[in-house]
Amino acid sequence: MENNRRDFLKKSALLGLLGIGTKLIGKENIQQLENFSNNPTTDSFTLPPLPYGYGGLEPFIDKQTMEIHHTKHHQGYINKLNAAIGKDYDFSISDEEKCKSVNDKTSLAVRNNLGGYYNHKLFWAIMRPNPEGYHNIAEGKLAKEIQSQFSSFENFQKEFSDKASKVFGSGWCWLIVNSKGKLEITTTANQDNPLMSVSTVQGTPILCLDVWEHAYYLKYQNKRADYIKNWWVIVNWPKVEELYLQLKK
Ligand code: MN3
Repeated sequence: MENNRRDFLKKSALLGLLGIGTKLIGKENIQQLENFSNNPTTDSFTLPPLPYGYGGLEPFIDKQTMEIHHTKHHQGYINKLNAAIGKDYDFSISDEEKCKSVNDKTSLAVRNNLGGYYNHKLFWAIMRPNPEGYHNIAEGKLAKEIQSQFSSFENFQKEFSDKASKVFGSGWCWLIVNSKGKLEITTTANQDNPLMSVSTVQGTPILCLDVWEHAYYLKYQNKRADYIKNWWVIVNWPKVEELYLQLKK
């Protein structure tokens, strides 16, 4: 009993330190998300804390999946990335610039694990708790742009969902801003992303969906389409619009 209590207190203190709460879209979550694009000033990659608790995306993504995904998969990419980069790796540039520097001469260890680091970091940031499953759609300038380019928000969702469901094997589906400033939906295999010059379609991602089986298999098994359908409920549209507006500046 006493041990459990101590454990609980320890965990609570740790979660407090990380600023992790399980409440709905609080101010503290928004503030944490603002740090997303900051350049790190360290000499190694570190695991970004989730802006919500492991159970925060329930019932759409389950707690166990989130915990394993964050502490084992994401942490695993970061560990391997730190082992793969050379001593004089340039940490002074942004994570986006680091991804852009990946080309066909980059080692697979750096390419795969830098992608694993960056893609998940974005993925956590563009989701938010919505336990009641309230209607969740883009708003503001981003919504207008989606409407003008895809004729309706529903059409956009359908196109994105179709592409995500058709990714063969492991990969990602993206909404990017391309070099012409236009929105575009694209997919990548493995841990590649559209910032990398090895990607056939290039641009800066503002929304991404992990369709690796590790992202959904515990809850959804082989039913990727159900996972995709439920994921729309927890997309953090204010964050996605913020990323969009930063690029349009
Ligand atoms: Mn993943």
